[in-house]
Amino acid sequence: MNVMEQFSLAGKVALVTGGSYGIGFAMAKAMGQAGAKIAFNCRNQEHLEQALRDYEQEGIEAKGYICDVTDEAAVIEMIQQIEQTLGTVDILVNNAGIIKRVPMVEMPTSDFRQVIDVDLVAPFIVSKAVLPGMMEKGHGKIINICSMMSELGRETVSAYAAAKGGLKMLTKNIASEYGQYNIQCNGIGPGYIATPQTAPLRQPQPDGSTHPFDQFIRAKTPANRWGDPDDLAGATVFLASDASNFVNGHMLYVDGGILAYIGKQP
Ligand code: NAP
Ligand code: GCO
Repeated sequence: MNVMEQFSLAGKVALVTGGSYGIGFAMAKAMGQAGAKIAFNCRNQEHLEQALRDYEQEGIEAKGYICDVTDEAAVIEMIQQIEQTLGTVDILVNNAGIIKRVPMVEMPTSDFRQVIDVDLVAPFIVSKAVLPGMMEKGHGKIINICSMMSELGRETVSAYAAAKGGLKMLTKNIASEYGQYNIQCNGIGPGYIATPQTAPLRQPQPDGSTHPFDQFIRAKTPANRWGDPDDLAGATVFLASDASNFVNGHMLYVDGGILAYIGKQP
């Protein structure tokens, strides 16, 4: 097969959880451009309708589902609907995620559990729902969206770091357990990407100056900028395609160099 053909996703069915906006939308758009049939889900009806318009504007035919990834029965029903309308899921991107920035000693345990539920338990639930179809078909790709916090800690994100560290290990375990079925499971670790999730960290100050966190992140990033969701397009298509058929259990950090760098001296 010609190397460029290896990157084609023509005829593949890709499900992106939380694909209504942000990183999930950009990754689904990229896979749609590479030829995949796109399914996505989110919780909010207005987000779903806006996303359908946004996909249409990009020339991508996408099917959207209201489904909370923490609800196992709803996930199983959504997978069945996707199988009936588009076919068996060939590519799953576990992208839906939340963060709560609260000092650990002030964080209610219920909030810690909620973050673990969405960011770690849900990728287990959705992967579990698509794996039998992939095993039957004899191939499959699972991409888990991890984080800098799969490697690093920082103040206020204990639950998120615990979940994303766990997701890195779930990735390696799915690779270990299902590699024998020609299923590859890899992680993408985005750096700091400008999306609604990180908007509070980029909010200009009342005096018009930039947010101190914005300056902090630029100083930590050799690229000296926040990432754009579209910066994740190439890594996503690579890990979703035949070009990565012998890449399994790998973490691909797309971070503008953060993990390589000690940071700019003040
Ligand atoms: P975002 O802007 O907050 O978008 C989150 C998406 O997930 C939305 O489509 C949202 O739609 C959906 N969602 C949230 N909870 C859900 C649930 N329980 N069930 C189904 N859908 C749900 O986040 P983002 O910045 O694009 O981040 C996407 C992923 O990348 C997350 O896992 C995040 O942790 C990770 N990440 C982000 C960054 C970054 O810098 N932005 C860096 C590294 C990793 P609804 O609100 O309609 O449900
Ligand atoms: C934070 C951020 C991060 C990023 C991302 C980094 O508060 O530090 O929200 O967690 O979103 O996951 O890779």
